[in-house]
Amino acid sequence: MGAKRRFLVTSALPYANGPIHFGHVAGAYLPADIFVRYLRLMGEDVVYICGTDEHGVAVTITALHEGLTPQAVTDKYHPVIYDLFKKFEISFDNFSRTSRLPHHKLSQEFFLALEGKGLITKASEKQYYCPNDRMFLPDRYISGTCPQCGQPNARGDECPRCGSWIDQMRFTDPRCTLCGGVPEVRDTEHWFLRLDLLQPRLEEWFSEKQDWKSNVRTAALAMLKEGLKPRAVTRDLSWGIPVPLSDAAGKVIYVWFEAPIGYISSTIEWAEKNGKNWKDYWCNNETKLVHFIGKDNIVFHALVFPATLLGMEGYILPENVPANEFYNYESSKFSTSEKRYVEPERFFARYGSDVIRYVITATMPETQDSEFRWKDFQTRNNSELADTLGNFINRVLSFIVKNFEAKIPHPGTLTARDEEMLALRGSITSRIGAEIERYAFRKALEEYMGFARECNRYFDERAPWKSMKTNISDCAAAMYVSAQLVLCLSAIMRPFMPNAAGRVFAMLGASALLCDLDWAKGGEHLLPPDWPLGKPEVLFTKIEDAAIREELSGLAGGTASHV
Ligand code: B3M
Ligand code: ZN
Repeated sequence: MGAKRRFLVTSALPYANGPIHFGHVAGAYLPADIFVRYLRLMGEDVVYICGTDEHGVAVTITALHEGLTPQAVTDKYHPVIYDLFKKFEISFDNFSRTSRLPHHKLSQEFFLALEGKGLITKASEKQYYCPNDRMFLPDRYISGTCPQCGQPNARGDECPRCGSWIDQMRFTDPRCTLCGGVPEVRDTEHWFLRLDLLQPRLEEWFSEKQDWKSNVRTAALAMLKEGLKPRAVTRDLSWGIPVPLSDAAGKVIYVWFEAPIGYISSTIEWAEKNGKNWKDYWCNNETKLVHFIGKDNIVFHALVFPATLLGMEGYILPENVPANEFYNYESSKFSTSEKRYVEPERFFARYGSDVIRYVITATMPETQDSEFRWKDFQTRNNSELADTLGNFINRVLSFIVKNFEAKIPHPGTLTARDEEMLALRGSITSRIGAEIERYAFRKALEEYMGFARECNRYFDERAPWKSMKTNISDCAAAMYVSAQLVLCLSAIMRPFMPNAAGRVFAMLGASALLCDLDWAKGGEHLLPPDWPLGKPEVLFTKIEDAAIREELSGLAGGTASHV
């Protein structure tokens, strides 16, 4: 074994202004979770960081809608969001909040340090102001047609369609989000991050990132080509982190400047709880920093936060930013406000976490937008999980229980086909690992299901139910091999479906033996002859048409006719 590699993995900090839905999970959380679970099994040094993003206009607008204070909104949704992540078995090492005082302090330190270096400077700017609401209208307080892609009603920070970071002054039809009125333009003073000064260093760094996903490269290169301009990193708002300067009364730090610093403050919180040194991660060139995000967050992670880190000096920059595209729901967007989402309590009570993790991974929007469909959910559950994977595991274990006193048979002499299957475990394990390492989670899962199909084929060819009567030692060899295949299937299932993997371990009677099973051992014969099995159970149950019809009929603008 080589030396451990060190990874710092982050998922975008969700705004604490509402529950998360499958769309979020498919974008920034499930891929990251598969990645870190795999790295942990590889024995790497990995820390997985997240938390809620609690400032900014996303929160204050929700506060207005819900008649709560912004603080009350974040106190309400932080636990809701965390609970949902637990249901999906997202295994953060730390889940923090940007409203914590240490985060405020760190963000102010960053701000002052950059200001001290002349990388944040003050200037007067034109801003929309609503005379009716008597306030400046930063970010989502204003909407209009996206100057980049033409999307109507784009929010004044980033476009929900093309993800570009909008300069509000380029809206030709600006509207106040609060009252719908036409705003006027007034002068106000702000502090600007000098992306223009940081551009040369950013370009040099970015030029090495040829292997990044093309959606990320294209967005970042387009901005670099256009030439980065100074961007305001303060706002006229009362909710947020106060700007730590005497001439900045009433101004707060822009949420997109401080939220990514939340990755650092959350790491510090984790380090303090676990007796680690956070600088070993953030200030050590050996660390690979990987940001998992959705496409609407690309410029901030591929350019703006790296610019901040470069300006600070001494911090690592992202090794990769594997952004996903959008994940839709039956042809249109997931939307909590329009009730186009899947109610989680009921969903998890009915289906658990494994199937949804499987289906989202299989349809993940890695290179283009994709969608969740109930019919597809049913088909994948029934034909891939139940009929292929679950069926193989069940056939093997039930057979051994019934015919070999629930103990792993002695292999005797193996056939060439047996040896081939045993060897396949090693190659499939490393192939899947390689796909995960290049963020190709769909491909990794396809390889996995391909292997499960091959295991079924093998079982059918070896037909132990026949050799049972005619050649018991040949039957024992086939069942010995099949049991090792079940073990391998459960070992490499772990990053994708950790809960189901645990259930297979229990059926193998192997929980204790396997608790420290690392990734590569999926290819070894860990179940010795005479090893006693646990009790086989059905791993995945079929989902009936009626259940799917019911799900679809509950969907706003339901498409029940599809079933
Ligand atoms: N809060 C934006 C979003 O949910 C966001 C990400 C912050 S990552 C530092 O789209
Ligand atoms: Zn207004």
